[in-house]
Amino acid sequence: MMQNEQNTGLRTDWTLEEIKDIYYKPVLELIVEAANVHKQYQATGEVQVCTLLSVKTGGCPEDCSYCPQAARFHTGVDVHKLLSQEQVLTAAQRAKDGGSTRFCMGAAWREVRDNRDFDKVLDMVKGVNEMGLEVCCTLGMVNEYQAEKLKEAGLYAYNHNLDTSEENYNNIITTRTYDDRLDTIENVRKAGISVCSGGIIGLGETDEDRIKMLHTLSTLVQHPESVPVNALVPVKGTPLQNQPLVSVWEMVRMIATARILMPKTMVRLSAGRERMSVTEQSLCFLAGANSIFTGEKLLTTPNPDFDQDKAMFELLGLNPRKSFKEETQNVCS
Ligand code: SAM
Ligand code: DTB
Ligand code: SF4
Repeated sequence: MMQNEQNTGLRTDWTLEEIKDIYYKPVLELIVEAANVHKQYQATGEVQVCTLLSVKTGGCPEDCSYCPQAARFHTGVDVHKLLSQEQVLTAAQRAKDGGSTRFCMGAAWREVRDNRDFDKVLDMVKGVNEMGLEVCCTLGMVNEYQAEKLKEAGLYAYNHNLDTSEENYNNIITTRTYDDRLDTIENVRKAGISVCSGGIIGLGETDEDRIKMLHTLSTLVQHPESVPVNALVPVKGTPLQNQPLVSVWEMVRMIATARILMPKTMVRLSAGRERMSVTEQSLCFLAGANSIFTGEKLLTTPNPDFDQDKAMFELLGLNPRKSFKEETQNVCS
């Protein structure tokens, strides 16, 4: 019998073979299939608008080979200690005024430490939550206790990406393990925080690696409520600076497969939009993407600004998703 997430009808027992069959379909057929799933499970035409803010930039001790914020690479990123509460709330207000409903704060940390900076982040979470925005954080690894504290402060979602397949992980990052990543995701889940976890394509991984990462995500005890699909933004000074850019068809394939495997999840067209045309982005929406980051910067790299996205939404007849809209679909009732 197929294993479902209790009462949700969602499958968490996908096999690699099944995922391969989906992933390798002729791309137009794949888009149609994903669009049908999208129509069945999601409010079509609705796209979640999230804004990122790097609250602590650069100087990170990790060796993630894609990342401009790793201290060991010379990328020229502006290293900055933790921003003040006031700076964060001002940025959150700008995001809200620009039409964003989720505000995600990122820190270039390996892990959360129980120190004054964490207390400050908890205050930021409280403050942004009180503004009526969904608050998300991405701060590196967290333990159960820290996840609970974040939840108590009003954290809505936590982003922690798998980035790639378990097999390829060591080629990209050596300073932590895949299991460390999975443990954090479990801690976040246990604390009752919405899970945001996805990956990056264009790191030099194979299709098999992409399929395996999608397999891991879609066979977690519960699907992540949100899955970001990032295209590598090659940054000068990182070991991956010369990676060829991923094509829109690779993004479409990832997004469509994720949509079919995890029908109720928000699939986010994340890093890489800056160099995509509106037509290319439309293909991604058609394939089941229903969330984007907006605002002129991601964490450290450029992104289309609010006005450009507003024009795109008008052109395509897309509407921003309201905040705190029930995401309980992924939770066993
Ligand atoms: N330090 C924390 C961590 O690693 O979990 C949070 C911030 S980290 C920058 C968040 C995510 O950004 C990474 O997991 C990775 O998926 C994505 N990312 C970082 N640099 C990127 C790049 N150059 N291109 C695409 N995605 C990138
Ligand atoms: C995610 O999956 N992508 C965002 C967010 N989660 C934190 C980050 C993308 C970062 C791209 C490189 C940069 O701007 O530094
Ligand atoms: Fe540090 Fe996160 Fe960048 Fe890795 S991805 S180097 S942990 S900021």
